[in-house]
Amino acid sequence: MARFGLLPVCAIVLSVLAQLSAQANDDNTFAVFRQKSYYFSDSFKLNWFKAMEYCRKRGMFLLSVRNTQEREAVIEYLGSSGYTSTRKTVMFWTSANDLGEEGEFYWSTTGEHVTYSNWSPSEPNNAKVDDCTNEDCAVLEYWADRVAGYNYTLDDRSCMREYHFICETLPE
Ligand SMILES: [Ca+2]
Ligand SMILES: [Ca+2]
Repeated sequence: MARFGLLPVCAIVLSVLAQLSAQANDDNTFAVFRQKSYYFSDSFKLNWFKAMEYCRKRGMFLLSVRNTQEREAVIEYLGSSGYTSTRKTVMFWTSANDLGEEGEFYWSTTGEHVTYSNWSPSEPNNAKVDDCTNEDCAVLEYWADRVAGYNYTLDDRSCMREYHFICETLPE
């Protein structure tokens, strides 16, 4: 009987050790919050398309922030990583884009329309990038030195610009 009881305990210990090991190797870029796993590319930047590919390669998805709870979980995660405590500006790609139809934003990794009203002031503005490009992909941004409106809010940017990004697992 005792031997059967030990097996689940060993499995749990091994699982915890594996998680700790993964966190140590990734230097706090990987964490689990509210039953989601997050990965933050705090040491390198990619354009939006490459960020999408990078997340899928890890078996994850580019971040979608569909409601207040998901926004708070991301802020909590970034705070725990220590990244936001030393920076006044934070910007990273989400999966929101209007590549399919101008002005209609969708979370590409869930297929859902962006209904959560969480845009920075005057955004999305589809700003002109060059003769044939406007802004079609959205970052989440925080600017400590601006007014309160820039507080982990969405801003459309050129998909080809390179930013940090967050990958996540999606709930079952
Ligand atoms: Ca656009
Ligand atoms: Ca914009």
